Amino acid sequence: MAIQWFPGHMTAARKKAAETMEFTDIVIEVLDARVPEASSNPIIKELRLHRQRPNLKILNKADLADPLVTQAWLNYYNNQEGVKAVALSCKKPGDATRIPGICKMIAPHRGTHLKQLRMMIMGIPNVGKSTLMNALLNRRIAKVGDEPAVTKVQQRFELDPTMSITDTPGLMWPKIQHESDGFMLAASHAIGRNAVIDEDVAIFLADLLLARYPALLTQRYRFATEGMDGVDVIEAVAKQRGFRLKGSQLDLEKSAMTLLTDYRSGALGRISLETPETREKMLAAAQALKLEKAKISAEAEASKNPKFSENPDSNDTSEVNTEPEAEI
Ligand SMILES: Nc1nc2c(ncn2[C@@H]2O[C@H](COP(=O)(O)OP(=O)(O)OP(=O)(O)O)[C@@H](O)[C@H]2O)c(=O)[nH]1
Ligand SMILES: [Mg+2]
Repeated sequence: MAIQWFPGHMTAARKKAAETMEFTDIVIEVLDARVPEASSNPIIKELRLHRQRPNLKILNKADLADPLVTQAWLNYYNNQEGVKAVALSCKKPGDATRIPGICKMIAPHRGTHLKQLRMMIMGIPNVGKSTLMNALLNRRIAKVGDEPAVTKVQQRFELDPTMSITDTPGLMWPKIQHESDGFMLAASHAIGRNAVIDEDVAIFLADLLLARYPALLTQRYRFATEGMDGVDVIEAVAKQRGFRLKGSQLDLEKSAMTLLTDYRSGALGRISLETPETREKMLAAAQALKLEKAKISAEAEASKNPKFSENPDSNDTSEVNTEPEAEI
């Protein structure tokens, strides 16, 4: 089942972000380096473009992501016009110190006593926005925690008299268009637990790890993965760890949580769930499916209405919007 999560406080957060955008010079968009595109929120893009504010993308939690894949994503973003992207681990002391300098380069007309450089940190839940804010201020001001939606209201502070920074609550969007994005976000702990079934998310993650990082599974859990699917992996973890319920049945819920926790904490190794190539393939497949569906419904319509089928354009699907843009 597709994952959707847009709790009530986010409607207010979206409104407040739109208001603050007017008084913002640069949007620091924090993405999860393990899932950069899946963690790109179309609402943030829309709010930013509405006011034409420049954007610095931070691929945070880079310490948990596959370094080669992170480099591929940096190349991908930095080749785009008007986009600047950097990889970061906000948890590492000092890693964030270069951010104000980069922001000043992006908005060189700001950053004086008269014209303060006003930065707003935005992103989906649990990507490290408040951790970044604390790192920039070099103080533990914002509450951080390893669960989505810790920050509920905006907070603004001055770095010095020439620069200010605003932390915002994590923002999702009402409809996640691609099912795999929902699962990647849930696996990476950006979605509230009430909106997901952990076992389903763990099976999705296990299937992805089998395809991309089977050696890491073997290294962590000491079993060969040949011929396995995601469900087999969850069972094998339960067996290997001795997770059993009363009556000696395997405790699959516990092994699902173990796999998720091991991925989230980095205990499994440095893993990226998507690459620019896998993203491109996923979007192409989604587009082909959309076209196919449009063709089938046009044919069904034509067979219901023979007069309509006489029209040579009746099967023409060129008007169908096949853009893979997420719906907001
Ligand atoms: N490994 C790793 N963990 C990080 C990094 N940055 C933040 N975290 C952890 O990620 C979790 C979430 O951090 P927060 O700063 O609370 O995230 P947030 O984006 O403010 O979350 P919300 O307020 O819920 O939207 C915390 O457990 C942080 O310690 C990082 O670069 N690497
Ligand atoms: Mg926060």
